[in-house]
Amino acid sequence: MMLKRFQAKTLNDALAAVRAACGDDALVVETRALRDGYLVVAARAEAAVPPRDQAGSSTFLSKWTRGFQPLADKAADFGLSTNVLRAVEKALLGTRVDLSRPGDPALPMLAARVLAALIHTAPGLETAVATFRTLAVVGPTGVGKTTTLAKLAARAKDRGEKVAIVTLDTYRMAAVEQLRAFADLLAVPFAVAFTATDLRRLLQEFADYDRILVDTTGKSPRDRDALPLLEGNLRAGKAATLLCLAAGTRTRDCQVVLDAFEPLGIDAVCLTKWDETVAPGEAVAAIVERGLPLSHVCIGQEVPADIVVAEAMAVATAAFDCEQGARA
Ligand SMILES: Nc1nc2c(ncn2[C@@H]2O[C@H](COP(=O)(O)OP(=O)(O)O)[C@@H](O)[C@H]2O)c(=O)[nH]1
Ligand SMILES: [Mg+2]
Repeated sequence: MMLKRFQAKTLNDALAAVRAACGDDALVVETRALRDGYLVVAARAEAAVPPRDQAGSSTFLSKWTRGFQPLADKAADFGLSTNVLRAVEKALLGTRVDLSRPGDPALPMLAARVLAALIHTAPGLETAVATFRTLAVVGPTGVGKTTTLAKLAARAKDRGEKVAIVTLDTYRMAAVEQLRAFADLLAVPFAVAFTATDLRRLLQEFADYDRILVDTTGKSPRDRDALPLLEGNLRAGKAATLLCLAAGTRTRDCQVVLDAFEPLGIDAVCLTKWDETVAPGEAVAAIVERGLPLSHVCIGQEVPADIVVAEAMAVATAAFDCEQGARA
């Protein structure tokens, strides 16, 4: 399972063993002083949920883990899948919390930490300029691609990056004008690309820019003809892709969207319209189950204010409805 236990004479030695086995990004779930040393329970940052078909069909929540039930109910209400909850439950068996009955005050935060280890994030999207220098925002129609791109452009400009905006979305002229007006407001160059050749030429023109954000036409995930064209364009531009997915999307619809956009190579996901749903967990679980990194969460229409860099612990504490900073 994903949690590992490390025992050593000193806490430093135990943590060194954690780093050696699980890497610098290891997530420490619990530390405990023993009579003759220290025990650290840790997870690799890239811990994964088993794929749905290998998750096993054993009953979720046995009599040994009854204490997890109230928390699991909260998280299920939030939309988290049984598959993800089972992975959390299994990992918790390796910790010192009492799972046999509800009420252990340490349980909610430990469960949140374990879940956080399963949620991969992509902080590099804002900092590792080289990898995400040319970033295309893709996704279904109306999910908030253009709004998210505008928010990202404003943030990049604020960090002092030299930003340019290109749009491949020529489907509606109003959309082009909307983005042009925003680029003017931000005082960054704006250009329209109709073809892959246009895009390549524009990227050459913007060769000395730190960040080129590329808007795209919304594609219905069920429109089989449209996506290969977009894929060709983005490959020509060697663009990294940020998939916008509305946080309220139901599990099955998430699967359809993720399947459809997978051929583009999804580098990160932005969950939009988090403010419009009470059950963002279905979308979170769909991302977690595929091991995709979550880069941002959009929480409203306001540009550029309504966007936050995704934090695994913030999402996890929301799922279990517990306060960050509470006693672990
Ligand atoms: N409530 C809410 N509305 C949003 C959010 N992001 C975008 N929108 C709105 O969703 C609508 C569609 O956004 P747009 O960026 O044009 O979507 P696109 O078609 O994917 O480019 C607009 O009315 C946006 O203001 C969000 O995080 N929360
Ligand atoms: Mg748009």
